[in-house]
Amino acid sequence: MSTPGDYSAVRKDIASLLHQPGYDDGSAGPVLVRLAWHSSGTYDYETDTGGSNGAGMRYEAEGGDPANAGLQHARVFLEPVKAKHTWITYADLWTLGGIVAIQEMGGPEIEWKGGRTDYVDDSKLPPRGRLPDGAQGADHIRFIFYRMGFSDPMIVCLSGAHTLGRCHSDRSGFHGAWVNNPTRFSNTYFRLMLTRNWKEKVLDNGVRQFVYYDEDAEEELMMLPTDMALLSDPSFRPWVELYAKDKERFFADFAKVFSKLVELGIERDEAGKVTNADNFRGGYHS
Ligand code: DDH
Repeated sequence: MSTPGDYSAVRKDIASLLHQPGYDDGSAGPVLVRLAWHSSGTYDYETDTGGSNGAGMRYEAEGGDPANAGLQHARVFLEPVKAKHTWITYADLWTLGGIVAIQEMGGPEIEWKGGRTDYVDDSKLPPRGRLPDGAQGADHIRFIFYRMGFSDPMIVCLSGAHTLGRCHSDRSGFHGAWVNNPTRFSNTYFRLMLTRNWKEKVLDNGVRQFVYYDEDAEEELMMLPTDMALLSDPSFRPWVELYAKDKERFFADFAKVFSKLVELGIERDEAGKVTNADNFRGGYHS
């Protein structure tokens, strides 16, 4: 147990659980980043529903969304941290987990503030279908991300998170990692996207993705159809080119936009205190 509000103690414990020799590429980091993103990425500005407040993934309606398949691993990784620091909300823990993981994997420091609530009002739960479908194209990507309030450059920047982790046939149906070293945060995703000869491949399960065989690593790397859409779309592509050649710029922009992502639906006063935790979803006081 730590003092309530001692987020640095929580950060330390998250950092020390990232090394997981028996899991994927030896790190819990990438799946923690995806948990932070999927917690937040259901937000809809128009109806003020979804987002990380409420930690709705604890319940079947959101947790059982096929788009969230596999994220139970991330939640299980974080359970000992919750057990030790019982005062932290799941909504805060799941977003902070991604932030700490990115930094520990060599990425930028990202501003993060606590105060999210775990209270859930069913009427404010996001419907399924709010998260992107990798089989689709640029129109779909815009539909999903404009709903959260992101612009084209921000969409490309956020997509750079695919330098981390991998696709799992038993989760999304897609297969493989985007880069050779998927536990190191970098701009490699953009560089490979631009410079390699990606070929369409239909997997045994009928899922279509793009692949490139890396001779040095003796590994087949992959891109989703949505990743390739960033390359073919005239408004997205210049940002792929910029981030491929300017790693510093990518890191700086990513820090800003990821911080915006985990704040979706959270209202704060000037001191940073969350103002919609008490009345969020029906007048709950913790
Ligand atoms: Fe993603 N992502 N993502 N993604 N994502 C997958 C894995 C990871 C899409 C589809 C998939 C973002 C945007 C998109 C991460 C972070 C982020 C997988 C594979 C699919 C499919 C899941 C599996 O089989 O385990 C699509 C489509 C989009 C889009 O349209 C833009 C964003 C914005 C982020 C972010 O973090 C900001 C990470 C990390 C992973 C690796 C997870 C893992 O377990 O490893």
